[in-house]
Amino acid sequence: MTDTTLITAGKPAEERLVHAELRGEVGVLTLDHDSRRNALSKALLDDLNAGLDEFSGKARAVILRARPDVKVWSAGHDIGELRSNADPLGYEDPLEYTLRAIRDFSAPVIAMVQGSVWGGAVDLVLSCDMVVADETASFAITPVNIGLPYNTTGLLHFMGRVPLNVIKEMFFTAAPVKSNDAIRWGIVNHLLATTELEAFSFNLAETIVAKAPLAVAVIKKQLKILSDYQPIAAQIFEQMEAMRREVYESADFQEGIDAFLKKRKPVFKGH
Ligand code: YXS
Repeated sequence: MTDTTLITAGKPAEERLVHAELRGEVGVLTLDHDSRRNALSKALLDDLNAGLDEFSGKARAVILRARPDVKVWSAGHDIGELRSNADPLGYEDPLEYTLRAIRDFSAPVIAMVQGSVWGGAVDLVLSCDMVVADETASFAITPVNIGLPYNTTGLLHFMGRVPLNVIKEMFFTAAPVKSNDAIRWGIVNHLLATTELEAFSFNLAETIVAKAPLAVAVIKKQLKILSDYQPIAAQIFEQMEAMRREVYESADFQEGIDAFLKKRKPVFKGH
């Protein structure tokens, strides 16, 4: 029987929005804020990052999951925390920090997905090294629902994983991609029946744990360096940032946030 250690460094378990436990050398991060549909608030992300930090040097594979049988894996960025007067997905944004932390973590991170995934949580899933899902999983990237211009690194995350025509359909429609399309389009590595998902995910993690950790870590880092290597002229980058600024400073973006928070349909006027 694998020994399990619940990590509660600095915070009692009942206050944590993400639980961290070590099952042998498999770290398990469980999103647990269903009342807010696991929205990626700074508070939730702080708990996720604290758990990941605790796994450093101890976990040879990590599983990122929600509680069993949730309808919503994560509702994405906490819209109430989106700033409309500055880049809402800037380098220092808590979600961007977490995406980097997962991509930089020495061991592979497996996203185990049940339920719907929204907005920035799709970027979170794609920032994991592998995705295992069941038939209840769906993936919707939703900036056009609130008038937000996605950031360049985020678009590159998608371009590294999904064909361009599929990315355009996902971003332009914000429609949830159902599990059978998610496997077909390469968003998901393995699609399982709900009853098999957990055992398969832990078996995948244990397989990785049994391999040489230094080789696994360096290959993960090499692949990150190679896939992140997207030469782009400074002037082009500045041009894109100027284009994005026009959008996130627009009245439409403020309207998108207000409409969500007031639970009404947004009325976008194109400025
Ligand atoms: O009414 P209360 O106070 O109980 O709160 C409700 C929701 O307002 C809240 N909640 C959220 N709060 C902040 N940010 C969110 N993303 C968020 N999602 C939900 O949680 C409470 C329960 O939600 P409710 O009643 O709607 O649950 P439901 O089961 O009826 O519906 C679940 C969802 C996920 C279908 C629904 O909550 C929803 O559509 N949420 C928004 C999903 C979304 O658009 N996410 C994208 C966020 S923006 C983002 O991630 C990126 C920046 S981007 O825009 O680029 O994609």
